[in-house]
Amino acid sequence: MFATIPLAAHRRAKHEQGNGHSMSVMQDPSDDLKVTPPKKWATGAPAVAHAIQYSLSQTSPKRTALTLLNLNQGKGIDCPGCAWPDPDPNHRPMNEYCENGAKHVNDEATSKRVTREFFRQHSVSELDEKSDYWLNQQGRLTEPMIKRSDSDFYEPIGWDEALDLIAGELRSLDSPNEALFYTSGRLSNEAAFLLQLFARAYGTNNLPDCSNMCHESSGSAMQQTLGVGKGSVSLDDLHQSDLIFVIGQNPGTNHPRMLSALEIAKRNGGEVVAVNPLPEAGLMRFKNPQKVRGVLGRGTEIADQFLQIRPGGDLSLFKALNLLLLEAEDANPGTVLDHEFIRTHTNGFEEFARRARELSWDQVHAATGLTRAEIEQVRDRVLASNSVIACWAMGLTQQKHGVATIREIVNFLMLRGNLGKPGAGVCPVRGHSNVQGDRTMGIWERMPQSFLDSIEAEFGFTPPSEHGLDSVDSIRAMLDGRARFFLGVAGNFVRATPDSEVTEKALRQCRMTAHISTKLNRSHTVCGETALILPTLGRSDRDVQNGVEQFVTVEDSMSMVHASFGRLEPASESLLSEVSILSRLARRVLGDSPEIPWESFEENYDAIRDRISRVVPDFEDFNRRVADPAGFRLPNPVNRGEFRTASGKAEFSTNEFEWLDAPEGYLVLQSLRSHDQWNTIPYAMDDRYRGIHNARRVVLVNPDDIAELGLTDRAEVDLVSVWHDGVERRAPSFTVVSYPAARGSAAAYYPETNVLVPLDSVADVSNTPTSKGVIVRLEPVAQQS
Ligand SMILES: Nc1nc2c(c(=O)[nH]1)N[C@H]1C(S)=C(S)[C@@H](COP(=O)(O)OP(=O)(O)OC[C@H]3O[C@@H](n4cnc5c(=O)[nH]c(N)nc54)[C@H](O)[C@@H]3O)O[C@H]1N2
Ligand SMILES: Nc1nc2c(c(=O)[nH]1)N[C@H]1C(S)=C(S)[C@@H](COP(=O)(O)OP(=O)(O)OC[C@H]3O[C@@H](n4cnc5c(=O)[nH]c(N)nc54)[C@H](O)[C@@H]3O)O[C@H]1N2
Ligand code: SF4
Ligand SMILES: [Mo]
Repeated sequence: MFATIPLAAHRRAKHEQGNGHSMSVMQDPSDDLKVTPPKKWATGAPAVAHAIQYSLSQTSPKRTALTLLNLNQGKGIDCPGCAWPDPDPNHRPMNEYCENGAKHVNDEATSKRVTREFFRQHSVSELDEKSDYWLNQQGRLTEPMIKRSDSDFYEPIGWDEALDLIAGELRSLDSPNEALFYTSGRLSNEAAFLLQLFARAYGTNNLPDCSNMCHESSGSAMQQTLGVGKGSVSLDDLHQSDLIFVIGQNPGTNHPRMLSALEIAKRNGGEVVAVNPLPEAGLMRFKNPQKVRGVLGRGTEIADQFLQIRPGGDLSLFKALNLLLLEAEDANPGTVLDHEFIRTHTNGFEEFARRARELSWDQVHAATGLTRAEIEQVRDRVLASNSVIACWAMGLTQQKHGVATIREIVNFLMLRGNLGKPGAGVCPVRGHSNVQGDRTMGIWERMPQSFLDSIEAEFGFTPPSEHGLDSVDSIRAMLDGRARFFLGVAGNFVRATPDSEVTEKALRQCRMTAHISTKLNRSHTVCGETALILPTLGRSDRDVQNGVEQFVTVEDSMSMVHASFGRLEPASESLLSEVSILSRLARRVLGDSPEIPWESFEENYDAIRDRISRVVPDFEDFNRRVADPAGFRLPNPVNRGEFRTASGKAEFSTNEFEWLDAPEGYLVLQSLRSHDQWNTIPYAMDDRYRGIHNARRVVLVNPDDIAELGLTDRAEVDLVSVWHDGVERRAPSFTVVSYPAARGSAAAYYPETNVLVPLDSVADVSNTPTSKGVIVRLEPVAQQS
């Protein structure tokens, strides 16, 4: 019997059961796979229905209604989804959320519970065999648990004992630098401020965070050129911009309400240019679910021009555009460049302009796959626009030359003075809802000395000044024994990071791993000798301290800071807030002192905000200002014509021509998000807009490449990546799906493909894993008959 099972099916069955999560799947990947044509539009009526359907599968109609009615309202729950800003509360419709925000908050509001009984039934090894989807579907964590070094089971432990154990471990390390404090951008400003304060008072800057794998390249490039790592535009700027570039970003899925902003911009006469290897649904057409016309009509065309670029080709595209602008200026001197801006505000133009002319169009064509005519058409749009905004996300940041690409985009904007004026500027679109705020609060392994000095002045200790470890370097430190303790606050480190097999080994070598989490995930099953799960309140949960309801604050992608109020009954009486857990842990490790009264921070979060107002620039009078439901906007010096670079001016940069050249027979693979996942967690096996149903182990490839590689649509392949170290990294059993992707590229989902990204394959300068630029071959799986 067994021998007659086709090999591919047999291999899939093995992965289904787990067999190493770097390859785990929930459902058979291709027996159920259904492919429909990719959608040409995003959002609209089906999106709302999908959100409510998912919510009702997780929780009661009452909790669904409670979360949805309070989402993104003044005194309501800030959507724990992405970092896209809310419109002004005075002009905000009642249902100001998107399908994915609704799914996301209801995934947290789920009525399902992970209890001590659950952990008695399932050993850690058994849980380790389950898929990411399955782990998340078990529901909310309810009480602290410990896996002791001699056991394969998590068992209950009291809060005091758990925190004492962690404190004991921290005190026993030879150096504070043996400890790692990871966080993801879900953390509130208040908890983030306490986490960094705790780590620094303990003695380390080891604060790796998800940003290291996300927008680090944006921060690096903008720091170097503009002197500040944040975006400069507001929602109003987008609404009134003449021309908006959306580069390396899939807003229909990942920032759905951005489409409303683009729709307004278009109604005001603006144009959109989308740059992407994939014709993403939201970039093509948008149906606004909040309007009858949007639900029933044809929707709005979003992209006026779509540049189907080869992966990694963006640097060449912007170098080419910059050359065309310089040539247009040569042809009509004084009419193209903003000489006044360049003279007053920038440095290095002459050298930049000289080197820019070295470009060859053959190179540009090879790198981008675009024709000169297409790029000239973009140039004409630019010349016709008085204000231009560049928006971008992971398609740029997770490439080897991501930092150079973003610097080149800054060059592009500066040539025509598109910085610091209405409707113009840089717009890195952030991912996690408070990832930008966490950085503002000091979650960074290399905070500037001025911030550390403010900490010293406020709290009376000298923080270490030596830089700490980022995410990739943390993995290296665990591997070679330099780090032995790992605390994860929110997030899912082991699935967010590259080179899964290597990272898993690194974590298993730790003496202790501990996670402050809302839901079960892989980081709880790939653990150190001793492991702890510290369950916490989510953003939708009511947080009461001493009988007084607390709120927290967040900062969105456009530097708006505002409050978020939990509204739901917590999942269990044993949950503590992140602030409580961190305050209690810090007290145990460091003791209470008059300088850092940890206990008072837990009692009333206003006390934390008072400290923030004295340490963090632009947070003066924080408690009073955040009482306004609209919140307040942090100023960006770029908008005042102020550049905090060494020269005091914005820097033109010269970026060497670089692109991703896959050898014959190989493709450039990008690992991306499906419509039905939230980062490391799939909510369902579908990717509705791309027409993929019931499967995640698929690889999307252009039909001409499929033919050229001698494969067929629906062929079963292993993805194998090649790297200088000669190690063969393999993600087995993927189904090839013919898709209108750029020639030479392939796309498959993260985190299933993280196993293919070598730890050392990182972006220059930012050290961000190159999750969008992995050279792979597709190895047919022999069919046994
Ligand atoms: N529903 C949902 N929303 C989310 C998330 C989620 O997981 N689910 N995650 C949040 C987080 S943390 C983040 S960082 C953001 C991520 O938001 P995105 O950056 O939109 O996320 P990805 O799915 O990684 O998509 C990357 C996009 O870049 C394109 N791309 C890939 N390589 C290249 C390239 O070389 N050049 C160009 N021009 N384009 C390229 C891909 O085709 C894809 O459209 O979303 C946030 N919002
Ligand atoms: N190959 C590849 N790898 C990537 C990427 C990619 O595109 N491709 N993208 C990268 C990017 S952009 C990012 S941001 C990272 C994301 O990496 P992470 O931020 O580390 O991962 P998440 O999936 O967002 O974390 C999910 C977990 O967070 C916990 N959680 C949720 N809400 C809360 C809360 O309110 N409090 C606490 N304490 N815990 C909570 C839950 O336990 C949940 O299981 O992944 C990166 N990795
Ligand atoms: S766009 Fe982002 S923040 Fe807004 S509702 Fe959707 S997921 Fe939430
Ligand atoms: Mo992200």
